[in-house]
Amino acid sequence: MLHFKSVPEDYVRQSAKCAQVALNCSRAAHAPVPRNAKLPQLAALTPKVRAFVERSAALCQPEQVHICDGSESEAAALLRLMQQQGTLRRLPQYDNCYLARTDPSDVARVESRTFICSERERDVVPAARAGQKSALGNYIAPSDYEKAMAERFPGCMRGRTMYVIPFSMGPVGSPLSKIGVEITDSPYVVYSMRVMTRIGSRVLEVLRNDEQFVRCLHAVGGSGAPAVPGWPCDPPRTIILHKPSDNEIISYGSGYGGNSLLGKKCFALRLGSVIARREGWLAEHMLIVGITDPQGRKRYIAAAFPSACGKTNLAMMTPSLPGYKVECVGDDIAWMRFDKNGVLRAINPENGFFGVAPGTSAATNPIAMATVFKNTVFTNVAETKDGGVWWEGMGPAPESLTDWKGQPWDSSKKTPAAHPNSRFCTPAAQCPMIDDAWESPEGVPISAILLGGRRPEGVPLVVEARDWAHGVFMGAAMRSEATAAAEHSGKVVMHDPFAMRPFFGYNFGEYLQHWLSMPRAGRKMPKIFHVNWFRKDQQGKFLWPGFGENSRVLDWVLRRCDEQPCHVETPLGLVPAPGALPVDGLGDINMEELFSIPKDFWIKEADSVEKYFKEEVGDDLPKQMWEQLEILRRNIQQS
Ligand code: GTP
Ligand code: SPV
Ligand code: MN
Repeated sequence: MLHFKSVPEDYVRQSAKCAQVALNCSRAAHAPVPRNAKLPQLAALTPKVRAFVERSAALCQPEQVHICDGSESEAAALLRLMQQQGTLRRLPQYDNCYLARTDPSDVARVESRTFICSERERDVVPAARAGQKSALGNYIAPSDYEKAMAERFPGCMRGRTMYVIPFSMGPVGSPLSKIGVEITDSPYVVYSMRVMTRIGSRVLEVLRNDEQFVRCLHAVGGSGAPAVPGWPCDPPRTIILHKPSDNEIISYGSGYGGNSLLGKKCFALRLGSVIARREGWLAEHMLIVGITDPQGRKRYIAAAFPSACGKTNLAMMTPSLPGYKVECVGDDIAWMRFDKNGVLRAINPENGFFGVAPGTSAATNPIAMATVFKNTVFTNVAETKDGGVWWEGMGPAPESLTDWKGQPWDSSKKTPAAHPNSRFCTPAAQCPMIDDAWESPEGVPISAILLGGRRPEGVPLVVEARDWAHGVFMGAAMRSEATAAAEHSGKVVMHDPFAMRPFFGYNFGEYLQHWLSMPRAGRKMPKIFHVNWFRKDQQGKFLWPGFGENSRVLDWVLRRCDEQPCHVETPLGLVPAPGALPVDGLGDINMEELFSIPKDFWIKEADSVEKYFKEEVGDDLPKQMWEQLEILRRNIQQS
């Protein structure tokens, strides 16, 4: 069993007093810290971590507190506990794999309930949206932030265990890494954080030298018996709050993914983007992949695609082009900075993959299939009668299945067997093509940056930006079909600049300015490309086979990085010269349609980008973006 220490009454009473005075630790650091010799685990913490833990315990009033050491025995005890509570079922088909079924109303990130707090609204929301709802930053005022917390957290962990998870984003001790401490009452979150980040005592050791860390407080909420056994949550009152100025993240009501694994989107992107701007680097929603060409030359690229638009697949791609080798550094987040030699270097701050299950198969992503059947927690996938998993796109449906809600399922049903946002949570180190340098403290050198989304119409397979500012414009103008990764419904094409729309921690206009400020004397700027694997023909069929065949596009991208003249100019930028994209052996590919630039479509596209810039950004839009839009307009008109 876990070695829990219960919290004595007098300690809760004492710390409750200071908790009312100061809920957050910047003030709390100066508040009196109750000493309690009966809690050796607490005594082992650094003063700031201890203050955070004590204040949170006083506020949430858990039955007991457990400081996570990250050990194997701790993990085993968590798994036992979750099976007892009904949160997890073991999957006997595989090695150390489990299935979680969530409450059906807690299945994805909730963007409408995710907020950034700052003194000034303008820090978060671009000028054009002052006082209104913005698509590019959900603002909450400090008073409302405090109120939201006060309405939800007091006593919210009664009868539950409060876990304290010290975690490192990035390799423990790397100069590019950052530390967080997540407090949660969800053992599922603890186990998932153990996979997705580096946790435990070794992280506390790092804090002894530098006490800086991001405070993450998470509670699943809800009272009484949960609607779904083992999955307490409070969907009507779910809220996810960020206060960059205090290095603080507060999340209530959801146990799912980006809502509850606070190192991921909340820290590595929302707070990360604020820290990155302050310190002169980039925190991005990007995969990182190493590609060795047939000549044996290895290059790394980073790619920003919105949620459920192909990052994990590209990061683990099995190239169809002979002689190529692809190795994975990360599948979701990149922290990048220029080194003293002017080379852009990237680390993956994560330690695991929280990947979309549907669509993953031996044909589309054999590497993921070779990764996920050990030491993995699957959430909301379907279960086979012999204790295996299944999801749409994996292959033919087995005869008898239990769907993600625990109901019998067969292919006559209209509803999917696996939830469209069902996922696997699996350690990165066990990926068979994990890159040798994936934990390198200095990061890997980036030669090219890809941007892209799901564009069924009008957008060519690949376009190279003419220069950095044009590339930044491509990022600013990105759009993509909505996916199941958040609460949006239908397949509407949404603006999603840099695939960061749900993840900006500060004003998008300033974010663009930050990107525009990257080129400096002595820096080797990566080339920027826009790709679209998702263009469809009149019948709604994908024009491009995608997946491993995307290596053909990477081949052209790398040749362009070598400045080979294998391109032609178009109104949108540079595309492969006729014959320059290797398509031999692909059968019937309609290259003309795949690369066509329909004038009417692009006039409308430029109009919607203009509307978006005006309505959502206004005066905060850097003037170079207006200039780029004018260039696009002129080019299209003249085409
Ligand atoms: P997040 O984890 O939400 O950030 O998603 P992601 O960007 O990592 O997306 P992922 O690679 O998991 O892909 C999501 C879905 O897109 C899966 O169902 C894939 O099968 C599908 N997909 C990925 N790459 C391609 C492609 O090249 N072509 C087509 N047609 N589908 C793709
Ligand atoms: C995404 O939505 O981009 C994800 C999944 O990677 S989550 O961790 O839920 O944010
Ligand atoms: Mn993602």
